Amino acid sequence: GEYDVELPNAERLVDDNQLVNDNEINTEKSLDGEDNGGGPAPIMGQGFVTGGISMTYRSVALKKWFQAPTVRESRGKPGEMGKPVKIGADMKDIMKEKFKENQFNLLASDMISLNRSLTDVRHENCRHKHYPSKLPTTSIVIVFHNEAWTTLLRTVWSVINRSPRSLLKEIILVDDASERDFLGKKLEDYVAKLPVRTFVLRTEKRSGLIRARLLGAEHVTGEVITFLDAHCECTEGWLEPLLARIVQNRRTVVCPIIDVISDETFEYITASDSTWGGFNWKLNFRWYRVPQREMARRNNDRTAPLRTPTMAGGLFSIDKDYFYEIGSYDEGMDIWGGENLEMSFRVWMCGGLLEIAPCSRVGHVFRKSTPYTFPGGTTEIVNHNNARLVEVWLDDWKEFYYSFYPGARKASAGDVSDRKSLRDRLQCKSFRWYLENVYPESLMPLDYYYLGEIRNAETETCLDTMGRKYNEKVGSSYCHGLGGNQVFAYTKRQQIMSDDLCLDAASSNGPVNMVRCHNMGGNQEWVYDAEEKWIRHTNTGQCLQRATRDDASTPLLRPCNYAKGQQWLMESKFKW
Ligand code: LR7
Ligand code: MN
Repeated sequence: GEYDVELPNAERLVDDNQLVNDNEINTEKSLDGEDNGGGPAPIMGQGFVTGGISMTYRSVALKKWFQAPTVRESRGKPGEMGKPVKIGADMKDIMKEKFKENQFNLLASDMISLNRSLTDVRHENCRHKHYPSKLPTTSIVIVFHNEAWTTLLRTVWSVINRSPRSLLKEIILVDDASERDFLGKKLEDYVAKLPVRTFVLRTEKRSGLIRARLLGAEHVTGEVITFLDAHCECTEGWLEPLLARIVQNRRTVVCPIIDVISDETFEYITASDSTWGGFNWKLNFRWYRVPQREMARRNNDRTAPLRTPTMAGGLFSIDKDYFYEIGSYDEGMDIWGGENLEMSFRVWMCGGLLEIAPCSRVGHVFRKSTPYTFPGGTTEIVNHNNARLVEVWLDDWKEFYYSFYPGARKASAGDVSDRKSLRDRLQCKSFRWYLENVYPESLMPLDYYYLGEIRNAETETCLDTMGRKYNEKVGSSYCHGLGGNQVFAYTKRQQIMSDDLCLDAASSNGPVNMVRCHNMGGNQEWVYDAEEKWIRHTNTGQCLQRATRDDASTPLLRPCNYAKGQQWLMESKFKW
């Protein structure tokens, strides 16, 4: 094998029937220790119970050393078993005040044990899975900027408490120029006492999460790097499924299912196991339903690894050498954003695999807004990062991004020649290949006839989404030539689409709505007759006609005639 560390529980894997069953787990008594959120670390010895944690071992004493400890419920503490924390009415003002520090309910977090218990959220069949007897060791890299004490340390403790000790090489915390005192010496002293080697690195100046991770990665001595955000909670059995996939193929980048830790109550809420990562025209990362073809490839086994077109970015394992072979990260990216899609495209296009291991589940505190500054401006930075990624990886499809989001053209990508030569050197495949083979369901269509504005020959107005949302009427307005709401793709599937919206008509004389694209033809199929300039709705046989005078901005379906109001031009050049 490529890894020389053997998991000493090989015998556990010999026979299915020897696997631990539920009544063998959690049979030990728990001690009700004290563990106040921000207080001193409960020092965990191997096989001992302290500070409200009880490590449960399974039958044979010899196995003690390597088994992942199980965190047991300490009764009477808020948030145990992942339950929501309720804040009394008298505390609401303080709660609101503290919320602003991190954009999550810090008061609630501070009330919860750093070692809080969680329910075993895995699919039942995950508990009986076999993993290779030889798994690589991993180092955990957690970067943070101004993170709260309790969320950061709860992340660390959840790693310690729920990872087989033999697989856990070290925990590397990278402080990205935080301005909070307790993240200084206090943190260093605290982590020095942890039962797993843990240390703090510091970027000299604010460098953003991408470069902070690169710094952390340099210090990794394990065989696999596992990245986590600084406000996570790892659950029972989270690590083995990640490492096992890398043993299978070292070019696999593996993510857990990312569950939700509520920013309001810190409740642990399970996420769907049937979503994967995608992106829209604006290059926002989004979760979408896993298509049937991928379910079928996995023989409808919901516990089998899922191939995902993109990843959220914060939580994944990667073979350390492979991380560098494949180009680690783009150092030209600042603060936040874009690196997750960049890595997703790169991994797929350059011969790797990107997966979600559904038996691995890690909670993450999802926030509605960012608590920290973006030196240089939030949009500027995100647009800069995205510009770098589209210039290097998106080929022709970068036009979807720029035309739909014209503001992004102002951002400069800077020098991307190094990243382009990386792409050459690795002989990566094209974005077309990616769309064809990895992500045919993408909102960026593989084949399209046209991308631009659609202008009415009579009124000289353009189809316009008017910024409206799902199930609303498509509009039309003065052609501004800037793209955005007036950009449509006419695809080979005969859709007229704008990002995730498709022109859709359910009846023959009605308005035309914008409905989530379903890629199945039906009411969303349109034939453009280049000679008559008709946009003809296949199901009804009707033609799209300019808005009438009484409903000035809503194009309609009408029987096809030869009037100018039914002629649409798809030939614009934008003014950039
Ligand atoms: O300047 C910074 N320096 C940092 O060290 C800014 C941030 N950070 C740290 C920060 O403290 C945190 O630990 O970087 C980590 C991620 O930042 P968050 O938690 O503020 O942002 P997020 O959860 O929205 O980040 C998601 O998108 C990012 C895009 O750059 C990264 O890929 C994050 O890792 C990613 N997080 C996840 O994937 C968790 C699931 C979220 C989803 C979907
Ligand atoms: Mn995060």
